[in-house]
Amino acid sequence: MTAKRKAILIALSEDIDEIKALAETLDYEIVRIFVQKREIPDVNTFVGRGKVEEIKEFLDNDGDNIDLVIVDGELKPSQWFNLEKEFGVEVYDRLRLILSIFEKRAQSKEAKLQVKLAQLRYERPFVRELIHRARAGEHPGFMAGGEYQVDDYYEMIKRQTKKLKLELEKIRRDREIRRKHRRESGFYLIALAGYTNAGKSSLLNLLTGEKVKVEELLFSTLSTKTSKLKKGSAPPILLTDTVGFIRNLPSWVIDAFHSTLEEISVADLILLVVDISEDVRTVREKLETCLSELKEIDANVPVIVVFNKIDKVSPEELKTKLDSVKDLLEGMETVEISVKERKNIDRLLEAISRCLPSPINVKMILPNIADSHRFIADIFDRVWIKNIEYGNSIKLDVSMNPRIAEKLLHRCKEIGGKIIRQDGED
Ligand SMILES: Nc1nc2c(ncn2[C@@H]2O[C@H](COP(=O)(O)OP(=O)(O)OP(=O)(O)O)[C@@H](O)[C@H]2O)c(=O)[nH]1
Ligand SMILES: [Mg+2]
Repeated sequence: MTAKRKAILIALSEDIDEIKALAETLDYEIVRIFVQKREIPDVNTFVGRGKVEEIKEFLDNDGDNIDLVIVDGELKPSQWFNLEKEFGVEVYDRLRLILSIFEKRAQSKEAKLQVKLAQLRYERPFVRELIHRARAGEHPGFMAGGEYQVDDYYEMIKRQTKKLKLELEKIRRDREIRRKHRRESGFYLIALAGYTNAGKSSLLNLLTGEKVKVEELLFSTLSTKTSKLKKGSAPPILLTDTVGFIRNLPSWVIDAFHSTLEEISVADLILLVVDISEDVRTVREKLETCLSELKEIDANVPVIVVFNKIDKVSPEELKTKLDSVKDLLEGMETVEISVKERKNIDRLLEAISRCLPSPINVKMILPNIADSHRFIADIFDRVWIKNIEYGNSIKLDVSMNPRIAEKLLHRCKEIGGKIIRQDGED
């Protein structure tokens, strides 16, 4: 194994757990942390002059093997330029760190294109800054060689962005077709959503028997994965794993993953997975981020909040934590589980069947003709056929997802069938 790369961290508060986890996910070891408590970053150098000098001194003395300076916040291009110039070491802000993790994690073609698009969008103002500096006669940072190359690079960014958007458009159309197919399939669609590292993929694996990658690191999942629930139900349930949420992402990054997140908005039910083992404040903050992102996606879909990892907390602690977030969850069903110890999974499954739209039970009488046989063959996989009797006419007793009911009942009438609704009637 190669030695871990080393980084130092600059932050404006002591709340650095997440940025540390992000750095570790990218294989950096944080060897020194510089905190300057302040509300607003310094306009020129993010932290004040004194702190910059202190960091420079550290880098002069022990900084030989420091590969990266990580800033826990968002850097303006000019701040970034100044800091790299002062330190002579590469400087990443939080978003650049996250995008690098995405880059490392992206497996599918779509994920790779989405990440590349977000990276180009991220780089644009920074390249603009370099052009500006070069024109003003300042030597650009070591990222670029000179004015000509930088100008050229800017044009390349624009061209590449356009090309990527077109390619993504194509993939999205294919995905749309697959999704439409799934919706029309009559299966119940459940989406797993939640903060990164909450245990979404672990839960998917447990419920479906899949083997999606599960890790202590952040953003293990960057592509969606859909599979069928092991437990038999009618209609069958498809569960989709999605990209984790994280706080303070600009909307254009979320947009880049739009099609992935669309899986959430078309679901019949969302399981919002929350890691309840973290401290109360973190649990609350992350839950707030998730709820506001769900709102952003405009998913008008019922939600079950699944508090996971209860094996790591005492019953008293669990109660205190649940009480402290109650006000955020009005009207939402909640279940506390441990995927690791398989605790309360039956309760979760009960809640799922309670919250999914009830199937519609219908009796149909169809003429015994070729059209009807075709119709039955077509709906065979999409509805639950409870009984079927062939005679002069065909008597069908079925149960179906309300989402597809209208269309199927319409078809039934078209071929001369009669419908006797049992439930779901207005
Ligand atoms: N103690 C405990 N750990 C769990 C539980 N469920 C998941 N984990 C651990 O939590 C970590 C994250 O799990 P994942 O399933 O990868 O989480 P995720 O939400 O899919 O994360 P991303 O895909 O990275 O957004 C892993 O180390 C799991 O082993 C649980 O019930 N108890
Ligand atoms: Mg995952």
